[in-house]
Amino acid sequence: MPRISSAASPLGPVRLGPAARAALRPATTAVDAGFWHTRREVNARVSLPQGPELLESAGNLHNLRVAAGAVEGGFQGAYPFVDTDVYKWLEAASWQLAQQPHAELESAVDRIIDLVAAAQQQDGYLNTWFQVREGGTRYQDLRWGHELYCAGHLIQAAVAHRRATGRPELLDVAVKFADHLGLVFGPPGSGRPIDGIDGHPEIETALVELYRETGDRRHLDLAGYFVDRHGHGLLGGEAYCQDRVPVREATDVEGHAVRQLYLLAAVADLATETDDPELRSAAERLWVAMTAAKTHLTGGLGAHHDKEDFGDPYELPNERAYCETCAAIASVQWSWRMALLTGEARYSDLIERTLYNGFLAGVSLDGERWLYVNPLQVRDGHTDPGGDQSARRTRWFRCACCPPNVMRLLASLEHYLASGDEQGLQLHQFTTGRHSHNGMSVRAETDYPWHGTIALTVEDTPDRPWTLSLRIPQWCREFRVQVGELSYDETDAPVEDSWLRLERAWAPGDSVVLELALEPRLTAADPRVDAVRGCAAIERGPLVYCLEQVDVPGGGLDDIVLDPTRPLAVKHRPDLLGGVTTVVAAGYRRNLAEDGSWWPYRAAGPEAAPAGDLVELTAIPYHAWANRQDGSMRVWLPTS
Ligand code: FUB
Ligand code: ZN
Repeated sequence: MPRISSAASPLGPVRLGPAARAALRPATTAVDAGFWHTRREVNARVSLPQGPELLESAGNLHNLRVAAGAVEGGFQGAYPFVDTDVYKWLEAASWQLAQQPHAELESAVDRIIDLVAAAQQQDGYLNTWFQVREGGTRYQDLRWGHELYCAGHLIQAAVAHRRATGRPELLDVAVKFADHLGLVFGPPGSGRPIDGIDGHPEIETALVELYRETGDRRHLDLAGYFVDRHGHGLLGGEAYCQDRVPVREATDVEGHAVRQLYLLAAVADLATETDDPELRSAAERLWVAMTAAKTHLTGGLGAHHDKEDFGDPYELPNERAYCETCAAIASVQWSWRMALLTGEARYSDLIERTLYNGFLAGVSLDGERWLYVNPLQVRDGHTDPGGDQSARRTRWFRCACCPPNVMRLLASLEHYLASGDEQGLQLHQFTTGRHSHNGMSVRAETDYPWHGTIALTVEDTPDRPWTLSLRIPQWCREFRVQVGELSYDETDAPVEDSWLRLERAWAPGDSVVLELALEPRLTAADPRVDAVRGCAAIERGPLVYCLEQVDVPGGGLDDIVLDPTRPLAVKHRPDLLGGVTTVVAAGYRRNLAEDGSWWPYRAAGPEAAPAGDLVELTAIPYHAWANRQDGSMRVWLPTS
């Protein structure tokens, strides 16, 4: 059984170039116990090893064999981007191999890389949909064809494989493809045959990373070209694929959520590598627009279930929310780049919220079943559409973009947790393990998010003072910190812009204990979020809670009204859902039968106190829902 070692993490998915103008650089982190370690262990032991078999049965590997001429047959799969399932799995497996040798996983990776290399055409082109199904036509359908999107995921997998193993095989394939793209795509007057962009961004951020890996500036320039050609009508001017307005002029996030977020990850990358102030301010502006009015409480993104896109400001429905797991992942990727670029803690606040809620709900506790969409409500009497948009966990999808995306984020998660700069070390997230940067290293022990105590011990230190910075989460109202003999709380601690800054001439063995108060709380939304007016959500620390039908015996969940005047109690439940902390609230069950009405409307006016008996409500962490039985669920609870 593979176990995640405590070995220092290797270079991760974002490795800033030497000229990057970032405030922070990723630190080296090893996560070796605790909440995320457990989830990563399931990823390593269950999810990842199942990948090759699932890719085989879904036809992805068959397509590569056909493209390579190794077997005969038609294309299998419903979408032109199924190659990316393979690439994301390769990326995930590579990050995993960097943690811990695993012979079986490694041989599957080698075998699949051989297939990918064999399928590549002489000039570098590679896309099984077009090679096998479309008779070899290329770049005829940039809006839907996903050729460059697939190339982007191939490049990311190749960079991961190279960084994780030091081996060149997949990187060679990726470089050959990128070189080919550089000969084909370019602005008018460049002498290249196509002035075009892909309907699904991804190539942009991937090319920046390829530049970081190889030092070849042509890849960075091509990324910049692709980013800046958005918004000029090359794809018909549609907002859906971020072609309505150039990114430098955009004032709001729009269109397909994953597309928008991958593009913005590239904008942050380019701003970092080229020190472009216009791109930086576009990224900052759009991030604020998104978080202010288009982000669900869970960190989920995308309002529309059907088109997978952002809606209007404050249009944040619950049961028809889209909140694709991939959108949560893309949001983490973008926010991490922003955190490094700016050094601001707010980006890691969103990462935390997203990781613990909108992202983690995407995979079952056993690591075998997935959610593509992550609604905040499933109604009583819900008729599930099944398929990819099901609110029930599914073994795999026809459009299987999310599962291997979850695998790659979990396998590389340690990369998103801490950073360093000349002044010191910054802990963005709280996990058990070791963080180090430039001779400074700190060991963290915590049972977060269940408990709020984070015990830190300095292990290595240079012979000069430096600053240990701890992010005080945006949700946190009270904390205490003990630094040796000194003790502070939220009224007098040295906090600047949500960073608790502890500057000392540290010595090995010095300790810091941070205690974040994890009182459960009720959260209300801006009144413009019509979908949840009159409702409250239960939160505790970084966790959003929900009620599930299975915990509310005796009738419909939609008849429950929360009593916000009654206290919330915390109950640790080692027996439940692998061990979770529940929040126990009180409410009423509305007695609809006594209403006796066939009409769901009434004269407007003050609400009567809800009829019905007081009931105890056990709320579980949202990320753990849909792991027991099918049923209704809701995050936002009516309070009147
Ligand atoms: O189009 C490729 C992927 O499929 C998108 O990122 C997901 O939203 C899904 O539509
Ligand atoms: Zn997805």
